[in-house]
Amino acid sequence: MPTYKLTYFPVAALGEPIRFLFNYGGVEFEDNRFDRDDWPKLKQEMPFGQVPVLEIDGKKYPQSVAISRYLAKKFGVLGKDDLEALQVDATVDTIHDLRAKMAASHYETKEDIKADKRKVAEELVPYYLERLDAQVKNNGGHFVGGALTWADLTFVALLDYLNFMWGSDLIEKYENLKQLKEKVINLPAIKSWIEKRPKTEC
Ligand SMILES: N[C@@H](CCC(=O)N[C@@H](CS)C(=O)NCC(=O)O)C(=O)O
Repeated sequence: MPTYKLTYFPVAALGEPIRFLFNYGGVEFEDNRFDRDDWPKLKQEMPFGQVPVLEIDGKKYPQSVAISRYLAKKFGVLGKDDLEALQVDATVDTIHDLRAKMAASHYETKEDIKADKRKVAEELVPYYLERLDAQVKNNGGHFVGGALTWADLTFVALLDYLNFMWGSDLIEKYENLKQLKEKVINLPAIKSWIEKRPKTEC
């Protein structure tokens, strides 16, 4: 069995889909949450100056989505066939598009530009959520194929971070997404991870 070390800031955010997957797969990993003060030095040691980075047997691999897809393949949650895997990939990309729209306003420091970006996001966010909610409704309570995939795990793992950036419960009005969240957080391995993971703001 290879050794796994996940390096990320001491938050859930982009590290959490990877952590959900390791827990779902029942595979041990080192959850290396570094001190923010150490970032300038650590940044130089990362392949593209960013995290999350997963070390497998000491070799560093960047990009949270690529890492998640790799683990999803190992743990049997890629989708039942290539066409399902295509839909799962598209869903994960859509979730990250939604995240990027929120991040654009959340991390903007100039107040007037921030307000403009927030306005754009306020139109786009419901547009995305309505469609994601309908997708779950039309696919038997999951994003794809009526069964758990890494798209479901990714969405629920990122939700706290999305809610934090947005400032309120994003899925409050979306019954199918709420049911999906309940399903995922009640998977025994995910439930026990949520109970034991460090408590963080996002
Ligand atoms: N596409 C990359 C994005 C990674 C990313 O944006 N990482 C941020 C933290 S969430 C980072 O390393 N920020 C510090 C920096 O760029 O110096 C992924 O999904 O892994």
